[in-house]
Amino acid sequence: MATQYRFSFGPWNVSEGADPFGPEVREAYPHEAKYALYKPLGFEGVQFHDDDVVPNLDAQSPAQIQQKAADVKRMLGNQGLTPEFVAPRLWFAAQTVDGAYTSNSAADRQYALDRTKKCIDIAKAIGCKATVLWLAREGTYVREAKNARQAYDRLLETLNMMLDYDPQIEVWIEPKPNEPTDQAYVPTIGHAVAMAYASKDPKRVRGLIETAHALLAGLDPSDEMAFALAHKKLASVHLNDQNGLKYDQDKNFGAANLRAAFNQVRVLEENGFGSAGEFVGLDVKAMRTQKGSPVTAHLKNSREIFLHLVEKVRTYDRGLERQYVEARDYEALELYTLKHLMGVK
Ligand code: XUL
Ligand code: MN
Repeated sequence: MATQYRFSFGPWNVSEGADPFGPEVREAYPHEAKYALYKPLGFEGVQFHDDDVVPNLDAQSPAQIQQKAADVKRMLGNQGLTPEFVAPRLWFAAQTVDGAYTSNSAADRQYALDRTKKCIDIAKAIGCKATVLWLAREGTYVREAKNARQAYDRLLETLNMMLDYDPQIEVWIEPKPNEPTDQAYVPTIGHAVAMAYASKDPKRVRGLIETAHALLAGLDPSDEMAFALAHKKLASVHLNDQNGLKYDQDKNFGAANLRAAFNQVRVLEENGFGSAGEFVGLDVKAMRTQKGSPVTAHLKNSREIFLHLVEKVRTYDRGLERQYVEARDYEALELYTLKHLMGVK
């Protein structure tokens, strides 16, 4: 049975175009209105940060949090959408300037743990079993600033705290090697999988691989995905693209390296990713030059490229592949692959 892929994105993927060197270039599109964009674009999964569900989260009481989450759950039901995960936003508050779980301040570490519990409460309240940890500021700008060994202990304690706090919740670690920090802890999926095994319930700790993050670590995203799949630890993906070792670009899937995109789809498709309900997540940023509001072409186009590449994988000539591999004629295999991608005989 061919996998019927389901797609997700986060509301932050519909944005106003600000970058570190310039302000917004598009009119803000109301946050609450973004959810109506999903279905017409071919998406049914919503990736959330905790404060996408409950804005201004730190100022809300537990009752207010539950009420707002119930409203969002109702809205998702009405729109026919599924929440894929909720991620604690641990990089905006004053308490997270020096990191969250690995901050040198005990009070700030406590803030991070409390915020994470709120995130789990929100996930449960909207009917979602997964949290994502993108460990944004868990790392250093100056290596001497933190004790890295102690930081890894603190990250493991955090995982165990989350697993204890709720018996059903899953934690999906989204590794990234840098940005905003100079060097981040848990930079690759290998690190994330090791953390999962070291945790008190390894079955509930998995990984989410973002194309751009793997490329920033100098690694091949499809091989990173294969590693996670081999350990049954690929919970989700954030497909996008990246033009070399730069800032995190979040370009459209396939836009910088179509062949690498093909190989990501190939590893997902060959391993049945998606057949157990996993979403194909996109984490793509609209070009700043794009006019109008809301801009969504980058989401629609990335999904379309993914589906075209699924067709390319399904029509890849397996007989030829086997023949070239057996003859160790990788020149012929490469030429065939490139011609197949170009659609020429
Ligand atoms: C950051 C990134 C995040 C996570 C969710 O690079 O990818 O948007 O996907 O926190
Ligand atoms: Mn991401």
